[in-house]
Amino acid sequence: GFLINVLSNPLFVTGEYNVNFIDGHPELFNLPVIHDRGTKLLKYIGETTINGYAGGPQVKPQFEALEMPAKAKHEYPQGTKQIFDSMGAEKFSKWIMDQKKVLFTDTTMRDAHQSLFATRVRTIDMLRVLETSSKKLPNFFSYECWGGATFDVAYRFLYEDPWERLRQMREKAPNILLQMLIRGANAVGYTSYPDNVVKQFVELSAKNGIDVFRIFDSLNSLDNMAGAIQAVRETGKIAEVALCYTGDILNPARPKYNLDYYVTMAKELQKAGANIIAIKDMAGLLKPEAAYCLVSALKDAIDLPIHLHTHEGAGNAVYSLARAIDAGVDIVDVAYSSFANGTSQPSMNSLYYALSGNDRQPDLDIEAMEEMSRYWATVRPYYKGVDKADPYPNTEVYMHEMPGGQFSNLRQQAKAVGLGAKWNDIKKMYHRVNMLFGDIIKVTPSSKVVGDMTLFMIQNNLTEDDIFEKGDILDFPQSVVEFFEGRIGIPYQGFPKELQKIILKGREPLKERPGKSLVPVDFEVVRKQLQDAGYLHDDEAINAYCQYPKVFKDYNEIIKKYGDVSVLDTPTFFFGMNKNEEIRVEIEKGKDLVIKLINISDPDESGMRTITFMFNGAEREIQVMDKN
Ligand code: 3PY
Ligand code: ZN
Repeated sequence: GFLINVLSNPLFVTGEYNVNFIDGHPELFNLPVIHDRGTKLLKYIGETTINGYAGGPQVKPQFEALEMPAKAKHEYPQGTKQIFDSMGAEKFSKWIMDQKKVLFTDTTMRDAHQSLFATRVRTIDMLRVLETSSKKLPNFFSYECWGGATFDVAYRFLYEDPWERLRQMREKAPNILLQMLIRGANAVGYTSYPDNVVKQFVELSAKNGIDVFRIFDSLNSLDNMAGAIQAVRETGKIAEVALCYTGDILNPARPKYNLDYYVTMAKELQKAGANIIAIKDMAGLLKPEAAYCLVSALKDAIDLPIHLHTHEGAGNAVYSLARAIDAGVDIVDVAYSSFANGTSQPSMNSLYYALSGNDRQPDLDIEAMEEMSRYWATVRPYYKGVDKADPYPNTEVYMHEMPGGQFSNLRQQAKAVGLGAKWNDIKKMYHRVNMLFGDIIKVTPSSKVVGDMTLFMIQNNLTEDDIFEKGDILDFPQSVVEFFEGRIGIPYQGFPKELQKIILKGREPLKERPGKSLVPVDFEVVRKQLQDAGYLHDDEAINAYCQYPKVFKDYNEIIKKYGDVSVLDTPTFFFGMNKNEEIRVEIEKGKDLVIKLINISDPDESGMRTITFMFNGAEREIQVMDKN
């Protein structure tokens, strides 16, 4: 085996070896490991080439070469990470307020792609440029790069370990704060979890690299966030607690969530231990003058930095950010321009230029931002299959109020159940359902409840009156029933009582926050189960399993079969390989595999095809059942 290994090494084959070749390449002794990992990868490539990635085979498009930013020649400059580490959360929040520039959080690696293309961006596409951006743009406040839907999607659709992604990002960005989005008691899932699961999740996130936790609750319930706030404070990391913004504080016809509501809530969050207050405008509803008014009021009322998160959907977000900056906002969320706009965040490149001549303009290298933006522009076509956002502003969001991440998802969901042609009715119905539910905050998971009810009413041709008149014979979607049971908490000013009775069909709702009645998980019992099944079973795995049992099991079955597929380039991951194509795969630092697809046989009687590869210079065959 050893000899073959040497002979087939690409350096040996190309003659680039010397007498120290063997000494310098201890990996040659890991033959069985590489062989095994290689076989699994070839299986994945073969399977994807023949049967496609989720939804059948496609011709692998010819993508443009990635436009790589020039590598930085210097070491990592000090950044917010060092400042925070040297002073701790409380002093750091003073530091933020004392410096006068507006700080930028880059959301490209989380909310931008979550909102634009269903969270599908793979780790490899992020890591490729993370060192460069961290060296050239060291004055970012943070990278919002984890949490939200990235956790679930990594396992479920990308066959990647999100914890590993986080560790790798930490390594490439040692000078910039890493920020995540956590859904309070729902952690990174869609329902409440036992308190000890949420606490452990926070601890592990901190341990693996998160510095800033943006904590929100989908109904703005402090009760649901208190556990996560406390857990973050105990780790010494930064608790950024969010006010989710809905409606319009300047519209007297929507008085439920007025200025007073947000100011009161911000004061409560400060008391509860927040280090930063976030305004989380998940749908992009905060218009410029409202932004000025809200930020001014919060700056007057509390003594914490304000971090504004909004979405560009309606096309006014740069203007809103500018007004917020006039009012003294400390930090704003933006994305590289090629990942901005549509349902995503506003463009950092645009905002940077908009602040020309303003003494709050951040100290960032615009040339580096442009380079990064060009890089992401060449990555974006990889994800075309899920890139469904409208490329133009859409002011209807002020009417329907769907969060950026939900808009394109719900449209896809509607199409999938044959309601694509009813999209206009669906947007209107979404608003009507919100009003029927008493005007609630709509963000994951409450937004999903409104979305499910909307599709249910459209599908069954129901009006509000129908719900009240024949609710007893209607089979409401499960998420709607659970919502009215209080399983994600209690909305501000409570549930509409009559509707609640109808939907619960006589059952009693929960009386207190949902987490309170959930039994703590015995992590050691879970560990044993996972270990017995041959699955990953470290603490991170246990926590992932607690939030996503099925997704986590499926992921483990996939990696048993295919190993770590995160190392594949994205076109190969989604489309497999073309005949005569050659790819290079770095399976570990300094360990490259060279894979060339030589031949695909016709299927035999049972439908089996043989795929022939050259694998590091040696021929290898893989059998794949053609399912078409
Ligand atoms: C999430 O919860 O994933 C969100 O992005 C909500 O806005
Ligand atoms: Zn968002």
